[in-house]
Amino acid sequence: MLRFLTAGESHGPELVAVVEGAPAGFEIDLAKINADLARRQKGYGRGGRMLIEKDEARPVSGIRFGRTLGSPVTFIIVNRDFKNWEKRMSADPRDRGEAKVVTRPRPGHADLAGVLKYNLDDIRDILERASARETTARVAIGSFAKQLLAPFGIDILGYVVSIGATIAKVPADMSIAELRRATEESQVRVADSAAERAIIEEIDGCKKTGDTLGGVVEVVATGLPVGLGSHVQWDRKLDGRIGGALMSLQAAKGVEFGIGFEAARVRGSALHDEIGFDAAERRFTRHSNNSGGTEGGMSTGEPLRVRVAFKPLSTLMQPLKSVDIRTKQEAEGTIERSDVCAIPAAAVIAEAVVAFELAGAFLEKFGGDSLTEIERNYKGYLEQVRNF
Ligand code: EPS
Repeated sequence: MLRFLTAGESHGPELVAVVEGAPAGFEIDLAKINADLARRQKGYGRGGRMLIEKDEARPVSGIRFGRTLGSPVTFIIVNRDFKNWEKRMSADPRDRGEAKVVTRPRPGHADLAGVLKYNLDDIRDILERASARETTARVAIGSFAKQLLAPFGIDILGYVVSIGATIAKVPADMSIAELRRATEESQVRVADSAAERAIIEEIDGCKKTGDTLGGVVEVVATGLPVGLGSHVQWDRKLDGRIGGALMSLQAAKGVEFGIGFEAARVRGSALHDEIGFDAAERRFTRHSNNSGGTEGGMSTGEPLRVRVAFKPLSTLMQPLKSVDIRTKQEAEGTIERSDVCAIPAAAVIAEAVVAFELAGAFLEKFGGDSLTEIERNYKGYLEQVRNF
């Protein structure tokens, strides 16, 4: 079973990512992981923190001479900003007086529920771990997972569908390679330059008024074999696993596959993807992909399409009403340095999360402790499906 843990506070010394269950013999290119970390740092609308950081994953276990060993893989990412927080984030009890205690919870953040649940009197004890900085570790893990899937021709891309009120158009016939080229060049990860201009304008407007913006991102994965995940048990359903993982992202508010909630508003006859058979290639085909690539909790072999809606960030420079947890008097939510909009980064993060879940389901299906063993199982299965 492929699993992972992350650790680390936003302004602590380091972030840590541990992946367990990766088989041996996979080539891991660290430069690709660092390129994904750099993609996560980009995007119009980010705050000052991204000017301080230059996220880089340092492997400290599980990889030797660029190949996985089958043992736990650990990446460490240094928080450069820690040098500005050493006393405030110190593990040493003698530094407690340096804390600058935070007592005004931000509506929408983990602040209030967190201090009540953990019985802590400094909101910083909660916000440090609730911070979306944690997604740096998840992107390193997801990028690693993409390299477990790459030998099998599986390609995954996250991009922005909408920010605030602006919806970006994606030409229906655009390939994943073209979409990658267009969205990588965009400052807000959209494939529509008119929408890009409107979004940048909206971000600028929000910055002026001390407000924030949410949005929707889509992840598409191609090259998946039919039959990842399973209908037989709730926790083995591919869409359930991917949906749950995406909902665990900071600020995520909803997930939909294929045409998503729209499916509830159309007739079954207009929704379901009719089945054909390509005799030359000996494979079943679909006339549409409204399902988003899963049926019965299993991949159909069509591209996986999943969308995540993120709420606007809860740190507002023009704060909302709150209550001081110490005095119980009305107060304004705390102002922390933050972003106006982090949706372009959220697309990279969602891509990483989907990659990890797909890698987990892939390894469960094709098993084995080494790349050689998995390749054998994979090839045998594809042949079995072709000869069905
Ligand atoms: C983030 C780092 C954070 C924020 C942002 C995401 O850095 P800092 O708190 O030092 O500015 O920029 O996190 C939030 C908006 C949040 O609410 O936690 C990052 O690395 O992505």
